[in-house]
Amino acid sequence: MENSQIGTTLTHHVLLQQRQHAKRTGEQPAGDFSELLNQIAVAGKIISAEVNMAGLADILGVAGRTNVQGEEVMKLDDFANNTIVEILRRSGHVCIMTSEEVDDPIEVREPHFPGKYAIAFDPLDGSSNIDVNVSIGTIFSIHRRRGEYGSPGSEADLLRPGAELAAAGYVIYGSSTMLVYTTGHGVHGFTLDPSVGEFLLSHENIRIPEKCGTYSTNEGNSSTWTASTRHYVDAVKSPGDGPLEGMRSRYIGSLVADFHRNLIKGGVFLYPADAATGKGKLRLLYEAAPLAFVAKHAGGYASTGYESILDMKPSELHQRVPLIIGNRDAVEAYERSVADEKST
Ligand code: AHM
Ligand code: MG
Repeated sequence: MENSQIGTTLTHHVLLQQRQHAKRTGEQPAGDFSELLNQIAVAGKIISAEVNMAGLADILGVAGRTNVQGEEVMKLDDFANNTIVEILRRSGHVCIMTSEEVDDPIEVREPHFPGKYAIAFDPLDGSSNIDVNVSIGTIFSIHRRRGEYGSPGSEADLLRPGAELAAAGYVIYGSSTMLVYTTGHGVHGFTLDPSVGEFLLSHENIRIPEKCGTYSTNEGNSSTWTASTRHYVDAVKSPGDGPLEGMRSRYIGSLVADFHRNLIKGGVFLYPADAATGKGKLRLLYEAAPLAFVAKHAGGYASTGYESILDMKPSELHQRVPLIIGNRDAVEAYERSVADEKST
């Protein structure tokens, strides 16, 4: 990193990006977006502090957290969800939200002001990993609303292709807490410095390395895979020096953590369709689409195997899709393998 960038906060970085956007388009920056991202970052800091306390819940006997099994995990999910909903509801920048934790859309009405953006989020993805100290994360996506500004948003503001996203990103609660986001102009990573309570620029303009050295998938599910998925995985792990051979296997079972590692080191993540049902496990609006948007702007790609994730028009808020994401050449090779199986 250049010396001039040392100590760049998330807030400062977003403002600079907005100025550049204003220069490109001639529009005056309204400041709404930077405030919205700041509010997401505040929620991320609060959740991070709570996640770090999770292991102490038993020892300290925190109210309602006396049981480290199951019950505690549920509570942290709820905590993360409530934190994000309340912070965004009060922000004045959001008109409607959808969360993995809530069946119905979450409207923003009086006395709160319905703002310009529609947000989808998974408040605590991979939360079954909390009690074993494995990284988990918050995933978010941001659409600009369509309807009249100042009125409540509608489900239609959320059911939109990922290609139309204004921004997306995630917060990873790992060995350190990081926030990664893109507005379509580079993917930027910030590490939380707990001593000053700020997200500081640590990874500017992240690009997926050219070499796809890792595949990540739950191989325990291989009996439920299609023949094309099995052939693909056999091929990428077979010894060889080719671009898509000789890959090592890494699977955490926490989407944000698996995705983040592949983004930084090069890799492909697969949660493919179940052969019997044709369905995937992961959710389109707040898992697949935002990470597909991040992948795209880091030079990668995401697909169901049949179509680009970003081109999909969602039919329901909690829709599940197969997800193959990471290095573009690796994901395209998977698509070819699916097409070949179909044509035989
Ligand atoms: P969750 O939203 O209930 O946490 O489930 C999503 C998680 C992802 O983080 C991860 O990629 C996947 O489920 C792991 O699933 P599996 O345990 O079937 O491999
Ligand atoms: Mg999830």
